[in-house]
Amino acid sequence: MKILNAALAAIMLSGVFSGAAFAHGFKGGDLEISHPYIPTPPTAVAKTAGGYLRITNTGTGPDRLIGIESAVAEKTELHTTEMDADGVAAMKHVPELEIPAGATVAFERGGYHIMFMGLKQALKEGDLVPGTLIFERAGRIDVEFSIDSPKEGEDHTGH
Ligand SMILES: [Cu+2]
Repeated sequence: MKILNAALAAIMLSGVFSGAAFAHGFKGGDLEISHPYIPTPPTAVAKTAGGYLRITNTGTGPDRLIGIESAVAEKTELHTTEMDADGVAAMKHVPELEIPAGATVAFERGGYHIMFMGLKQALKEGDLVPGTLIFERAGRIDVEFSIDSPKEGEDHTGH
């Protein structure tokens, strides 16, 4: 019985560490940033990657995301994905994004994302990489993006 329990525990632990992303969050002023993550790029030499997260404004006034920085990329921008008239998805640079009072804005596949361009290092599953979100009112909020499974965020059951 003891052996069985140990085996079960090992299986459960391996599930926790290899698969599911762990929930993590960051706070600054009235804003809460939940589970910033980057799905692992398909190759180690990828030059771009997309980052996702959720921003909740617990305050009584709106705030605005006005910039993103990260040491892992030459350039980091807020993008959105839009369908053109032919139904082709195209990415567009968004200079700033309002986070209304009491609202949660989700960055998800097919929508808002943080675009890391000119990656300076390979992003390996399980790593944490630093980034800074810059808001008009809340100021600079340092976060860590977890490098998750390449499939993270494909369904909507993630965090
Ligand atoms: Cu993009």
